[in-house]
Amino acid sequence: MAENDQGRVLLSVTGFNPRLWFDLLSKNREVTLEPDGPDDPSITYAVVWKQRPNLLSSLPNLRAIFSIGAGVDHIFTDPGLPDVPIVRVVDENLTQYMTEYVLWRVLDHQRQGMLFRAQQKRKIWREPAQRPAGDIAVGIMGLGQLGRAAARTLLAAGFRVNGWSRSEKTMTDVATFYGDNGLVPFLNATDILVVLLPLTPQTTGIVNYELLRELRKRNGLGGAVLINAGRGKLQKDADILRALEDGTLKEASLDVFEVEPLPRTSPLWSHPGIFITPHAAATSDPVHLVQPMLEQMAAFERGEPLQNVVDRNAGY
Ligand code: NDP
Ligand code: OXD
Repeated sequence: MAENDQGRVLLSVTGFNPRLWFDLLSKNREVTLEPDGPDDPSITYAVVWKQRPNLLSSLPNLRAIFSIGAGVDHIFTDPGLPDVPIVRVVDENLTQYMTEYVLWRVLDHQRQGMLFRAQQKRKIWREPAQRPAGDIAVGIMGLGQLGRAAARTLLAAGFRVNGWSRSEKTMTDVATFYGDNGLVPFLNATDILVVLLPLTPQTTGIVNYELLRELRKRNGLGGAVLINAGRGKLQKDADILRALEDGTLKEASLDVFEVEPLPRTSPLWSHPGIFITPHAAATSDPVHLVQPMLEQMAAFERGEPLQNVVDRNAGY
């Protein structure tokens, strides 16, 4: 590669058509979907979503990996992941989508959308007891970029908000808890649990029956509610079903699942207490995300540090 040659961007995705990403990246950089062999010297950056395992392992001039999503667990599953910085998405557009999803689902559970849809189906005209937002505590697991934005919007809508994170955090008007010791007190004070954690070895399977049992059940909603838009492997699908069956949970909104796409045979599909979206809470829109990636590449080449770099030890 010539000294002031920018090199090429390798775009490696599975599960969706990367055409728009390719076209938008190509406006500024040479882009390829395949390297010219395992040690292609022309590749300087990789932009990835669930890249093919070992694809990046021996590219000699790879300078950084850009995740197409905010989560990076899809990158860490690669056994041949090279030791270069990984940049994740932190973006207003993505945050806005997630904030909308959380507000939508919380309001729907608080205003008893499931009950009213069931009543409509049977042409039943009956007003149940209602509770204002201020009577409901929403607990957000993961007080990061997305969790904090959701917390601010829920506060503005009148809900009480609790937050749980790995390290100690303070946030105006939010009751914050952290670490293993803070988890049960956080759950005991929560009526609607919103999961916005990254998937790491520490968080895998955390949303299980034992955890759900700690949620407050005697509340204005008539039961505890789970909303998971983090990652599917944070939860145990079977434990959610068990919790719904025995009343530990009243309802759930699930955007993510242990196996995606959710198999057609999964009993989650037809459970009356579950609202399902297909990992669509906050979509990564290339129209908003490509330009910041290109700007970061240019800034990095001018000697500036990369932003939103993943902490490899923490795994997020
Ligand atoms: P951040 O990295 O900004 O925040 C992560 C939060 O989780 C932080 O508060 C962190 O604690 C906390 N956390 C991490 N590990 C633990 C742990 N072991 N115990 C307690 N808290 C922990 O991530 P984002 O807010 O940007 O994104 C969160 C996740 O949302 C992504 O990783 C992704 O999986 C998911 N996502 C889902 C989408 C969808 O469409 N369904 C779209 C986009 C993202 P601390 O503050 O102490 O570091
Ligand atoms: C993400 C996602 O991590 O869309 O951004 O899941």
